[in-house]
Amino acid sequence: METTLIILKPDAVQRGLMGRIITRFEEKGLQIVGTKLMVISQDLAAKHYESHKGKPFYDGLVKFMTSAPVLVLAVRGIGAIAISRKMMGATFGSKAEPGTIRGDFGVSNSFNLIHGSDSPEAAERELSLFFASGEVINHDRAVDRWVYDSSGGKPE
Ligand code: IDP
Ligand code: MG
Repeated sequence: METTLIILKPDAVQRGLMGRIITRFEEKGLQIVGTKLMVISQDLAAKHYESHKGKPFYDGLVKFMTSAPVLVLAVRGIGAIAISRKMMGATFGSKAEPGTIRGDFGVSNSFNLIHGSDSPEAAERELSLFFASGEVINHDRAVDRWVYDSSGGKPE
């Protein structure tokens, strides 16, 4: 099982899209194991986006991400990191394929609704930035026996 950090960005919260985006993850079969509505501080935004420091869009990105509340999610499943990235679509709303979250709900390149960790290392780092220990809640789902095929011994 993998857990990934998803952020519904200020535009998603302001536009009333939280429920519709969370529904997509639930309908896919991924499990929500943490949620937090928060305003990201300058310091946290700088840590989260440290790999982008110095890029032309960095200042605008930090300003946007700290401008209004976001909804932070911890999302779990087998392959959850790659599956979530596929569901998000390409970075720019103008280029993202229909059927993806960015492709269906936005046209902007910077106001692109959602963040998702892009690797297991990033997921671990980002989850620890946004969730204290105990805030990600491990819990069994009865439906997992129908979400995953465990007949071969391990779920797939
Ligand atoms: P990702 O969110 O798809 O992983 P990254 O390249 O990691 O994309 O960029 C982080 C965020 O920075 C993007 O989600 C977007 O909000 C913003 N961003 C990236 N490139 C540009 C750009 O060229 N112009 C404006 N904003 C950008
Ligand atoms: Mg990224």
